[in-house]
Amino acid sequence: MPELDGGANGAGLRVCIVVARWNGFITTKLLDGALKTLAECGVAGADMTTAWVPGSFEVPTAAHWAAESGRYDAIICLGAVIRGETAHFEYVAGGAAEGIARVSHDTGIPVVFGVLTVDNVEQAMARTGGKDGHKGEESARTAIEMATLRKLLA
Ligand code: INI
Repeated sequence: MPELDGGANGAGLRVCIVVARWNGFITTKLLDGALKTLAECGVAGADMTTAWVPGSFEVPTAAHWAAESGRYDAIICLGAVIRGETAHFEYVAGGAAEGIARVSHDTGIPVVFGVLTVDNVEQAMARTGGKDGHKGEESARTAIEMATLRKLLA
């Protein structure tokens, strides 16, 4: 019985990272982790593009532009929406999540949801190299696995 697994070899893959400037003390950690993991998995520096946007709400739009360009095998979306610091948490977090899912479904390109949606700064820190892992690193591994699986299934 055939069984496919995208694995963790990123050699030759072209990846765009869309990252929100809002809560930059967290999103720069997400970005650092994603870039480090992509490099460890064999993605060439010249094949990694970082695109900054103002906030998580803008992430899906830039991801859509990147997907439509045809230049990338995967797109990683990074942001941090912290409930304690915004009255419109649901709108920003929901808009980012729905928009990112829509871009991926509409274009067929893997668009990874690396936007933290947390209650407070402590939870954000725990997910950027603390006790709950690293969402940036995890997002990079997901991008490589999905981009490779897409090629295997094409
Ligand atoms: N954007 C974030 O990425 N995280 C937040 O926590 C946040 N808060 O707190 O509001 C946030 N707001 C900005 C939003 O993403 C848009 O940039 C803005 O609404 C303009 O469209």
